[in-house]
Amino acid sequence: MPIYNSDVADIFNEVADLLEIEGANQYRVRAYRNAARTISTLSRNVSDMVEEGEDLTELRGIGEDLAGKIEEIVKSGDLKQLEEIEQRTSPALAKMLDVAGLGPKRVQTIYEELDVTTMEELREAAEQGKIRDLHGLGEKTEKKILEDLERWSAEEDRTRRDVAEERVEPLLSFLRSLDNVGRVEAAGSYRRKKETVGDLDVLAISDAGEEVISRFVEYEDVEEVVSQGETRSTVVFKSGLHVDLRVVEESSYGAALLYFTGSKQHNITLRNMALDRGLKINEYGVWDTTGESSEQKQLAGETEEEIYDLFDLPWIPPELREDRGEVEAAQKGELPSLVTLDDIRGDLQSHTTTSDGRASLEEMAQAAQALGREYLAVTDHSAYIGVTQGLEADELEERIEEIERLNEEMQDIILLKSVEVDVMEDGSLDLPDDVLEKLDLVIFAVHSHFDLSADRQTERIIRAMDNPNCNVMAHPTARQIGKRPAYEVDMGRLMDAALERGCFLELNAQPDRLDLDDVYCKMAKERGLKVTISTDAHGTEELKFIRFGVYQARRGWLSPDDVLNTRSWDDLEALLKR
Ligand code: DGT
Ligand code: CA
Ligand code: CA
Ligand code: ZN
Repeated sequence: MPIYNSDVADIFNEVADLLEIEGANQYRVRAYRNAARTISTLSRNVSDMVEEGEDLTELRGIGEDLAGKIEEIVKSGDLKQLEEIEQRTSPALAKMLDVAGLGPKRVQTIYEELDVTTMEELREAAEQGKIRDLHGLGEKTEKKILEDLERWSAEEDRTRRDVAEERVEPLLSFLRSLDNVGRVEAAGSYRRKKETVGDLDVLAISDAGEEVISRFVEYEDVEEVVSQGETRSTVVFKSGLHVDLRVVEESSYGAALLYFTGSKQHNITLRNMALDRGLKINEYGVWDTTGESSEQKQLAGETEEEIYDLFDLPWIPPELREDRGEVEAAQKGELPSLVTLDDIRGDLQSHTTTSDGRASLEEMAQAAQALGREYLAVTDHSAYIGVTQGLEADELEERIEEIERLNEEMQDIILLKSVEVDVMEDGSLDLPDDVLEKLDLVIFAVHSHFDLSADRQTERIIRAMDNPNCNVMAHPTARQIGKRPAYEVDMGRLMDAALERGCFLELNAQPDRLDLDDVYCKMAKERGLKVTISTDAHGTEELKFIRFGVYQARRGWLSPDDVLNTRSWDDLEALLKR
């Protein structure tokens, strides 16, 4: 079994979580979390580095001790230390931290007072009203736990896109390398670039189905073979991801790709169009049903284009196939021309070691330039959120000078003077206006008081927008995929308020945020509100996360013009003026 970077990171994060619940020293806990982040964002496979005998202590935040642990994980697939902690406590305790309203202190209380060690026991305790009586918890938290467990059971089995990618892309390469195999593609929600995937649907062209399937079930990542037929097989990967492989003939490839890309609702719309025309569409092609069934003629099937063409439609990008009006738009010739990675000219959120980032200003600038960015906003946090040593006003002044100096030195990239300023509970900002005025770009964000009522949350944010220095609202709902739901807010009102004031919203490209989501992106576009796609990179490698943002933007129908940072800095600067 190969060990992926995310496996190593998962183990370190779990160690950190459990140590934190046990009340271990904060520095020790943070060391594991930093190491997890370093590993999960490496551009290389850490297993290969171990195999090639490279010095892991050269990686940021990895000392002798952690290097040894990485080696242990790569070689054995496990970490003895984690097993020991799990024996002392329970592996489920770490998972409980992902339940809304539960931090290490509270999990510790629930564990110690009620002897709760599994999610099921947690649910029971909450249902029986036992949580509300615990010190520091109360009825509100109990209710939140129950609601969140509800949401969880619906999401539990989905895999985040970035995690799926790490497994899927090597599988596709493997299948493409086999004899007698033509095109290979991942269909389903993966091809539609959804933020999470339920299972993976892979298609391959071959005349030698059985042979291909027999190689597939032997693939190194396969833990369990659920079914194995002549043209079809389902397996479970070590990570728990289910993978379906279907082997099809070339003459049906387009039909199969269309069918298995979905979405189901998009397919149903096409099927109804076929019925109206006396045709039949399935995963093998489009058929004329007027003659005897034995003589039905395949009218199209080899490519998606020829099938859409049969319905007088242009090819519809997979990201749009969610039955949100794409077929009508295609009929009218009004499909948006979707933004691509190449359209992105700058990045409008990033962090450095001055707050909670892992690279210096220069390192970030160089990395952004290497990716072809024309400008990079360095948006270290203001002081309020406390988790990191954020910037006070005087430090921001120094930062401004530093950036001006660097901009003189550097030729090919412009660093923007910026900050991610905290919105306080009452909607005021965490930094004074006289310093905000000196910046090129102010992004503002909510990092606290997530549980206000929708009205109060909306008013709080609009009040922040009232400040004429504010430009872009970062991660507008604060959701974290699979971890924290969006706070309650009236997004329509926020968007209208932003439009009136000349503010913008961010699509945060971190794969666990993707906030705004696709539906909100489309809603913004329909109102004429432009968004930024920003990586919120906390290290140089994360500057590449921009692609996840672009995927989500495409799912939200956004064209280059709808995205602010497809513009040159001169054009963007003019648009930011309020
Ligand atoms: P997922 O796996 O939950 O992230 O979502 P999908 O979209 O990948 O769905 P999945 O894996 O159940 O099925 C793959 C595609 O197969 C789906 O997008 C459309 C097609 N499909 C599945 N079931 C049906 C069905 O009952 N009717 C039609 N028309 N298409 C279906
Ligand atoms: Ca699927
Ligand atoms: Ca499937
Ligand atoms: Zn933030």
